[in-house]
Amino acid sequence: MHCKILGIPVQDGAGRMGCEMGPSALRTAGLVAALTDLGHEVSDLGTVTPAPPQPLIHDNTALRALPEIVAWTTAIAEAAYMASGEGMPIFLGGDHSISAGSVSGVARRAAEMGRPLFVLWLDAHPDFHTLETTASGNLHGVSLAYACGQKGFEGYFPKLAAPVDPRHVCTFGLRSVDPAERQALAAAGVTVHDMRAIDEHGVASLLRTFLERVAAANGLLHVSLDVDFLDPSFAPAVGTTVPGGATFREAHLAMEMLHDSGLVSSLDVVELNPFLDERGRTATLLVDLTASLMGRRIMDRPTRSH
Ligand code: 4U7
Ligand code: MN
Ligand code: MN
Ligand code: MN
Repeated sequence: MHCKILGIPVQDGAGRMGCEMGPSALRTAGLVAALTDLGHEVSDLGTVTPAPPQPLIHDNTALRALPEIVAWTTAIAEAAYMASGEGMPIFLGGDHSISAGSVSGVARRAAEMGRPLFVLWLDAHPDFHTLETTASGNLHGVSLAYACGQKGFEGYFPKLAAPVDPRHVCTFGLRSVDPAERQALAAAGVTVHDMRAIDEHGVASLLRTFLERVAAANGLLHVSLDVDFLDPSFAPAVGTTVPGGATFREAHLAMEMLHDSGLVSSLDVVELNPFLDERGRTATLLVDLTASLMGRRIMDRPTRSH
């Protein structure tokens, strides 16, 4: 596989500074070597740079850094479109607002290829606010709603070439959902597997069912991994810690199953805040999870075929 790494040092979408150091920390933790050791060809395409921000006025006075995030989204969507279609783009955040661009860019490519795009959103939060409903105003909380073509982004964020069908989205690991998001997720038909569902049914059964849907539709699959999907006890480098997250093995199992499915076509690794890390342990963990997604395994085993 040809891995194409893009650094996207955005931090204005989060409530606190530090995510701009995410790409550097992931590179320092040995991402390129981990992928090369698995036999992949790796191209580090460097750092995405934003367009100049244009002034924007919105009724929601809580919104923070709207012109900056819109400018980033334009540049990221173009870079994601260019990097997709062949090989495996890996988008290194940066806060989760980068996925407004990465998902919309790969969705445009998938539509051109005549393939449906599915999205697996591994996160404590659904990031399904609109510009009207966000109370914090932090735009890392709106990226999935935007990419799914929810209302209220018109005239602010770039027009979507191909909105993702919300029924092709699976949010996984949720444990902090705001009332407006709860309602919007249900109305849009997003699949929600919250931590309660993972406790009851386990990662394997829930994920297998989703992957079977992707395979049956001949879909492409974008995976968006927010650090706060993981329990903060072993992944502390994130601004939005929520207790009760995925365990070390649950997270690795998800990555291992994603690899074996052969369905993943692009990946975001987002919300790493190296300023909050402990001797690089979260960055190292994210490199290990990425390696598992890209084929690192404990023991060889027969690959499932769809
Ligand atoms: B992340 C939140 F209120 N929903 O809107 C908000 F809980 O990318 C959190 O998933 C958003 O980390 C978290 O600010 C965004 C809050
Ligand atoms: Mn998120
Ligand atoms: Mn989150
Ligand atoms: Mn469908």
